[in-house]
Amino acid sequence: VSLQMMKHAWDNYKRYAWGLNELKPISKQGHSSNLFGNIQGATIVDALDTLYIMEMKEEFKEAKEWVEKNLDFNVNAEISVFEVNIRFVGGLLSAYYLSGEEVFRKKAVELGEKLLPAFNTPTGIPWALLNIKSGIGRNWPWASGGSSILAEFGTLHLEFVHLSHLSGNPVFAEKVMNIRKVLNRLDKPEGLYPNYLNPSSGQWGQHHVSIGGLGDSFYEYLLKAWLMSDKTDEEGKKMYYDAVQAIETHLIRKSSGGLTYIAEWKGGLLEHKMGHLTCFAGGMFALGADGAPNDKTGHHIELGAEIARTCHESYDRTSMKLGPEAFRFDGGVEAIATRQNEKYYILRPEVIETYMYMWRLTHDPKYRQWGWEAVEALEKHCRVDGGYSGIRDVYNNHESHDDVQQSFFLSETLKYLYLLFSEDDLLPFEHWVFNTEAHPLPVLHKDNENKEENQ
Ligand code: DMJ
Repeated sequence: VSLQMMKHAWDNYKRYAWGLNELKPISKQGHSSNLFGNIQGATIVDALDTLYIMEMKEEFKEAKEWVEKNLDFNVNAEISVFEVNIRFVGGLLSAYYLSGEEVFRKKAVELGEKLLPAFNTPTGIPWALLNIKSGIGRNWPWASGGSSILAEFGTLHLEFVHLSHLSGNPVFAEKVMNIRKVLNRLDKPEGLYPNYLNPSSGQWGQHHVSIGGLGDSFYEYLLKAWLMSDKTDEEGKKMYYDAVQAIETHLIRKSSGGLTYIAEWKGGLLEHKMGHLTCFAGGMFALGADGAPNDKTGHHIELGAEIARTCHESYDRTSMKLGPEAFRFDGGVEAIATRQNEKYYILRPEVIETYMYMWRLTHDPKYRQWGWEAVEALEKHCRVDGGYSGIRDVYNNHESHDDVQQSFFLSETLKYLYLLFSEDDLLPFEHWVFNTEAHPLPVLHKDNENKEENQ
């Protein structure tokens, strides 16, 4: 089924928005997001590996030809370093490792080089935004006192390690190792990492801590850096398990109805809200269970299972059976969005991602059932003639479509659904880690770094 869904999403993108970043499936035209500046083709690059894995050979070939002829980084464009890294660098790296086609390696390294000026700050903590022509960077104007964002500068590690590996140029890995050095020198309030860090002073901005937006994939990349290094990156391992310990103590709570959730921390006070983005953490806890210290393996799996259950409830308690952007545990509600501007669903993957990890790691059939419920809801409410669209209010009985087919729907949501219903030997976890945009990167095995098994 996910293959049919991918075909519908891809065919319509091709028909109405080919070469542009994303598709508007209702108005049947291209959608451009300023996250990518003038770089074009986000959906193509994000979808390459999904096409490959689903064996959509014709489509993969067309996509590859587009990359060869049209993917151009010599543009005057201000881009988000994080978004371009996870979608474009990550997408190209995976396409290279899966297919072995040199063009993807070349383009990934070329783009990586364009991103390097972002690190020209007093601390080496990169800017959020970079003009890839002039090399001038800056931060989001809304970010606490000129800060860079934890989930942005903390989500470069996996891709940059691979860029060094593939180019033979150590500079990429050096840049991301320095980020860790800066973080390890700083005092952490209660052992937690605030979402804001000033790249000039090297000091934290506001003390907001989140495992959802602004924080999320930083934690994910600590764990995955350790896994991707064939468990040799002891520093990443320690940072991950220490962080999880602090998260459990200060952020994880159980509602009176028995649902475990991860709250947000603002200068010592808890906001009892969990984002859809935060739902990825169920899969992360389960993936990290195996290496957990002090016999905590079972506990981390259980934590993953509880987060999966809570996130499933956030879907089940809506009329469309699709989860809201954020849900709360206060004012008498549990796992329900209370604010109008938190009721939307934009085809995000995190809940299905967690089902996929929980399925692979426990084989409890309920995760496939829950995934199937999501497929039915997507088909009923998000599928339109011209592709798939997000929904403005999942508690309403009538769809109000937002008219965007996000590129991560093809790279993540549909890929995780496909993997949820595939055998475990498709991209097995011993050999592959998924970047935060679901692009698989090979584990760099200790003895035989480039062996066939990586291919
Ligand atoms: C994706 O770009 C990535 O999963 C990122 O980590 C978070 N936001 C979207 C999906 O929701």
